[in-house]
Amino acid sequence: MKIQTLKNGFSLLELVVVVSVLAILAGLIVPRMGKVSDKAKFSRAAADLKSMQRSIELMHQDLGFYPSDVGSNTDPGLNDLNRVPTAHRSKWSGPYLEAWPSTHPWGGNFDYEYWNYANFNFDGPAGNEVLISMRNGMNAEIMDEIDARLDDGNRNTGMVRHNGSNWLGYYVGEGPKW
Ligand SMILES: [Ca+2]
Ligand SMILES: [Ca+2]
Ligand SMILES: [Ca+2]
Repeated sequence: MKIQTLKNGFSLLELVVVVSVLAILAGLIVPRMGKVSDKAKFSRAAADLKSMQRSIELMHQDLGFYPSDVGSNTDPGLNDLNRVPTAHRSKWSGPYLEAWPSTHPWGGNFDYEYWNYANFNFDGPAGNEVLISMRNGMNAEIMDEIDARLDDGNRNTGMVRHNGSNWLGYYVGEGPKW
């Protein structure tokens, strides 16, 4: 009888210990898993931006022109020759990109931009800036981290800039558009 009580008491203690250990482990593992998945998102965003930049530059080398601005989540002509004006099609040797990514890792879109805004000028003369925008789904912390990984960590300077709430721009190049 005494042994039985002792045994039950020990089992309860064991249970408490096991639950506590599990709780501690969960506390250690869950944030680490969160960081791993964040890391994967930042890596994917960087890889996507660089791959779009490379393909835009390759097409620019062949054609001598950048695409005109298109809407969010739209291939500007890197994959689909039908989006390239007839006059430029003979020089096109794509596809330069397998597909324009349908979303960025935080659920928003990538948007090819050809802008002439004087307040978003990288090279001195205003205009002719080619950018890839990432829109929506991100907060300032995420955008600061993207900037730090790809650029100078300052949202107002360099090749990556953002507005702190829902838009980040990645500079691609400069030149005439078709
Ligand atoms: Ca656009
Ligand atoms: Ca310019
Ligand atoms: Ca920057």
